[in-house]
Amino acid sequence: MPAARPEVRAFVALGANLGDAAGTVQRALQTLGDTPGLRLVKASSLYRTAPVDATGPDFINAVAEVATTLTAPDLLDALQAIETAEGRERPYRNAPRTLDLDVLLYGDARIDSPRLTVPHPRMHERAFVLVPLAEVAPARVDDGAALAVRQQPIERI
Ligand code: PH2
Ligand code: MG
Ligand code: MG
Repeated sequence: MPAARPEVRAFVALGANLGDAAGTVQRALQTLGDTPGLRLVKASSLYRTAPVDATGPDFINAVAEVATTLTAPDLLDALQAIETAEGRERPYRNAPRTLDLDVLLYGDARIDSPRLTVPHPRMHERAFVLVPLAEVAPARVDDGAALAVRQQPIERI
């Protein structure tokens, strides 16, 4: 029998700004916990946020801490399967979306592959990531970055 892979703590950003965005994000948090090889450790509150470099309605955002035995590429596949099940379409970059699930952190790994860059390259510029991440894992948020995004509109709901 192959050795069991150790669990890795990963952080996933959830975002939605089409349809019942809050309902979709709540359902996605549940689905994450039900996914084989994934355990939901902690979910942040939901936040209403103004679009950043994007158009369309306000977003609902959250961050989930998960423990996973999946490799980072397999985690990405699992997240994309959940996005697809929620009707995600990709007509153009940063288009309004029913659901976006991004890998923010995968343990302490640094990954730079064509499919996946971890830590997420833009996470430190975005209050919609840093505020919910600070709620679940304050030690993973750099003080300077948190200060730099404090003008971005974000409301806990
Ligand atoms: N996601 C983006 C681009 N802009 N803005 C907000 N407020 N929330 C998001 O989740 C978001 C965004 C690209 O994925
Ligand atoms: Mg995204
Ligand atoms: Mg994405």
